[in-house]
Amino acid sequence: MMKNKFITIAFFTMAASATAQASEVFTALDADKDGAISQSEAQALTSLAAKFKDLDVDANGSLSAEEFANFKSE
Ligand SMILES: [Ca+2]
Ligand SMILES: [Ca+2]
Repeated sequence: MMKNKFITIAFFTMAASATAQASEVFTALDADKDGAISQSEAQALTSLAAKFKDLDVDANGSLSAEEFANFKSE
């Protein structure tokens, strides 16, 4: 049981770290600071632009922080 608990804690630590990094990139890409990455803002990152339509789950033409998180976790 102790081992399982340790693994759970390690997992959350890693997840928190990845989220912090994704958040930094998201902020950097969000040039107009409206809280979403538009298709034109996504052009700054070639790999992101290529996956933009796949990541834009609700197809509203911009990536929310939640949608962008899927890109970083791949
Ligand atoms: Ca924006
Ligand atoms: Ca969207």
